Amino acid sequence: MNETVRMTAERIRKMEVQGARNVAIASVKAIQTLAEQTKAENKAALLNELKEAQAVLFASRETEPLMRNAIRWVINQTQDSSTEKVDALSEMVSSNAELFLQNLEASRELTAEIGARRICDGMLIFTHCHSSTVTRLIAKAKADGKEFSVICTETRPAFQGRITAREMVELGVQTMFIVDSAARSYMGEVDLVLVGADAITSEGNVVNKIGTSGIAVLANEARKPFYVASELLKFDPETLNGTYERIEQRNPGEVWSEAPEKLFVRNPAFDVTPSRYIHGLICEEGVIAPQSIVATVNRSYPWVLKYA
Ligand code: RI2
Repeated sequence: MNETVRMTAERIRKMEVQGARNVAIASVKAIQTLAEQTKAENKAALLNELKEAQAVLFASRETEPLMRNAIRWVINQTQDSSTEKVDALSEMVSSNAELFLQNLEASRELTAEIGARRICDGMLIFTHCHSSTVTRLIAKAKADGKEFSVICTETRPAFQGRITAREMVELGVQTMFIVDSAARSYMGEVDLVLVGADAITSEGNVVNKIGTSGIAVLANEARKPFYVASELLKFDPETLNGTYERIEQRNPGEVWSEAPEKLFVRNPAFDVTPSRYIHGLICEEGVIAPQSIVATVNRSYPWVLKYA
């Protein structure tokens, strides 16, 4: 097993790499390194190495379709090539990885540009956990000269809300920080809820950090718009064939490291927000109805549907 791939999978598993985008980026870079370092003597051996790396990276975090779509695309371009020469194939993996990362960056910029238009002066925006896509969108609104404030949850058990809070403060955005259970107490004051996504299902449901669906219900109760900012490639094609999105269960020790013996602590990393609670999905193709996800993905990335 390539050492970079093994270490990357380990860092993702231990959450030293966080956020769906960062997980996908780290995985694609690991595949790129493997291709640059390979000692494979023929195409079949190189493909074996790539598939082995794919399996290890896929297993590092279950609920990450962006990573799966990214790795499959990069590897399949190589597999489908008529070239048999290992050097040329390694070069192909590396340049396709680069191309994928550039496109991912462009998608985030477009998503940020589109989403920033939904932010108006004087708004109070509620967010949960840490999404680099949401941060980028807010940074764009700020750079456009908008004045608004943000309220973010701490996001138990791993406190990713602290990352968001720090970034907001660094951007010069007035920011309030609350415990997760205070969400309902402040929802009445909020103008817009904005969260990221880890996965989008074929029905337009969104899988995101645990607690997101409760916040969506609160937004609905208070009649506040709830938006998800996400690249289209977080769509999970396997949900189209009936497979449920797998929800990663993390170590109970993250919740209570010295819990009494025999106590049954559960620690799901994500939950599912049904599409009916989502006003819009802000993506590189615009603000779309979550239910139109399959048609939109089919227009922009038809190859993804091959993995259904
Ligand atoms: P970006 C995170 O998961 C959060 O759930 C966040 O909303 C989502 O990834 C998307 O993040 P985790 O890795 O891809 O913290 O927008 O479990 O950065």
